[in-house]
Formats: sequence, structure tokens, C-alpha cells
Amino acid sequence: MSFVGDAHVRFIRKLNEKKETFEYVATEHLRMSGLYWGLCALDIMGTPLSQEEIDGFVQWILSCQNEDAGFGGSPGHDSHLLYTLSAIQLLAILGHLEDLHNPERVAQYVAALQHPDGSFGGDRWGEIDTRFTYCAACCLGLLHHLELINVDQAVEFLRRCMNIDGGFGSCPGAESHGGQIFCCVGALAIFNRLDALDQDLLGWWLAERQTDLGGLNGRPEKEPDVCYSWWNLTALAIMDRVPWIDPDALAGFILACQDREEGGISDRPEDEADVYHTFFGIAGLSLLGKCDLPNKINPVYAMTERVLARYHVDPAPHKKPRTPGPGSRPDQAAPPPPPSS
Ligand code: GRG
Ligand code: ZN
Repeated sequence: MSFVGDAHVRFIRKLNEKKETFEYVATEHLRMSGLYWGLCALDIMGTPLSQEEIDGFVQWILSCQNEDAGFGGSPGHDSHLLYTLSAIQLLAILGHLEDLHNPERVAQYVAALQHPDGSFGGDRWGEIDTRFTYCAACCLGLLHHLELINVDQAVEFLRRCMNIDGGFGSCPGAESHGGQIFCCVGALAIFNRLDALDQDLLGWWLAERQTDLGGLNGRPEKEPDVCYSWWNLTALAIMDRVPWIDPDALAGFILACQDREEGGISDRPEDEADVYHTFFGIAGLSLLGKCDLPNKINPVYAMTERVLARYHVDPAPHKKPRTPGPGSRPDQAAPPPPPSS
């Protein structure tokens, strides 16, 4: 089945015109992330924006920044790590990260959400979730300010969220789930700490998520869903284990979820398309190297490689040689000091 890119571009562009609809009003609280899904999908497909569009988006994004330096999901909404990450990603995609007011203060806002046990709260109210560890790692990686947090403690918290199946949940003791696995593996990649994983065990668990339809599910016995073509596949990509699934079958499932007339991609074949599954479907196809998409998505930062290059962000932080610190596994320990005379 073919990829109907032109229809997807039309579908995404139309979303911004539907300002009078219930759907638009009902999603106000997460508009920042919605815009990120749409613009990142257009970026993967190499769709240019006009200068007028770029300026309008940048102005709108900056209008969502609050006194505490964080960003809300819409103007006047409280700051949250989810939307602060989307805002930073959007400014980078638009080539306007330079317009971010006082990036050090934004980085400090993010770092201040770390708790003493290494976890991150999503906002000042303090709900903890491994999603927020990823958001913090990604924001600080993009802003080149990882030194502001305690990385060892953050890794320690993630270790506590790891289950005996090799996967991760939202907090210690929570069931393994594809979405949280992306967050934990992505954060560990940014921290260059993949040594915290059992990559073979996790690789097996993820490979077993492929269903008879070719699509991936997020946990055992669940239905396949296009968005796991991002959540699960990124973890496999970061661990160099994409061939552990059948890529052609997965691509076939994603393509079968396209609305070939109106554009957009849905969670499952014949369901209604939405911008979230459109983005994750296109991002999954990009990770699989299918459909000749011009700008490759990066599995760690969830942005195209061209944007990372522009801002000098290492696309594979987990592949850098690492000098182990105290408490590292013995097989990775630094050589012993020379004997004293
Ligand atoms: C920059 C890409 C990016 C992400 C930012 C928000 C975030 C960080 C990560 C979210 C990770 C996550 C938890 C994704 C899962 C979303 C999802 C499909 C939830 C559905 O869960 P269930 O239990 O669905 O309703 P299943 O498929 O298990 O039936
Ligand atoms: Zn989904």
C-alpha cells in the first residue's frame, strides 16, 4: 500500500483552520503538543512553511511562557514539563530556538522539578511519572544544560521503575508499558547510561509486542496501535534491535491505518484519523526507513536529525565513550590506580 503524503500534509494544515470546532476548543489545554505533532510530521515529510506561518507560530509559542520561565499548553495556562518540552522542540523545528527568552532560566525551571529521590514532578503540584524524567532530560539535552540536575539520582530512580520483564512503568512497581519504556530508554540514552538496561530482555519483550496484524501493542494481550510504532520502536532503535521485529509487516500496518481520501492516520485500520497518530505513524515509517521520507526522525529526541544538527545536539548521546563514575558495574570500571611506591 502506498504512502499518501500529500493528503497527510493537507490534513495537518487543515487542523489549524478548524478554530470554530468543538474538537479545537476541547483540546486547548494541549495545543502546544498538538502543534509539535503536526509541525514535526511536516518536517519529516520535508514540507516548507511560509515566513508568515513561522512568525505566527513563534509568536504564539512565546505567548505561552509564564513568569516561572516554564510553558503552558496554551496562553494563560500553568507551566508544565510536557508543554515546556513541546515549546522548546517547536522553536527548534521552526529554526527559532534563539528567540527563547533566557534559556538558562528555562533550564533552571526544569531542573527545579527534580525531587531528592531523582524523580521529576511534571509541575509545581508534583505528580511523578517517568514521562517527566524524559521531558526533563530532553529539554536539558536540547538546551545543553544537563549539568543542572543530578543524573546519577535520576538513573537510580529509573532503575527502581524497571520490572523483571526488563520493561518500565510510570513509577516504581507499575506495569511495563511501551510508552513509559520510550521515556525511560530515551532518558537513559540522553544520560549515556544504557548500562542500566538489560537490553536483550527488554528487546525480547518489545519484539513480542508485534501482533498478527503487523502492528505493535503497548503491553501483552492488548490491541495493536499505530502510536507504539513510535513508543516501542524507538527503544528498539536506540538498542540497535529493530531487526528483532518484522519491519515490513509493521510498515504495512501503519499504511493500512491511513485515511487515503481525507489524509491522516488512525490508531487502527478504519478508525478516525487524528494528528497524534498521524505524527507517530509517519515517525515510525521514518525510523523504519520506509516511504522515502526526506528528513529522518531521531529516536532519542523525537525531532529530525537536521534540527539536532542545527543546534549542535548529539543525535546518539548513548554511543559516546563514557568514563564510569563510582558505583559503576565492575565490567565497566575504570582501570585501578597505579600502585603507590
Ligand atoms: C516528545 C514524543 C515525545 C514525548 C514526550 C508525553 C511523553 C513524553 C511520553 C508519553 C509516553 C506514554 C505514556 C505513551 C503512551 C500513550 C498511550 C497510548 C496510552 C494508552 O494507554 P492505554 O492503557 O492503552 O489506554 P493500551 O494500548 O495499553 O490499551
Ligand atoms: Zn495510540
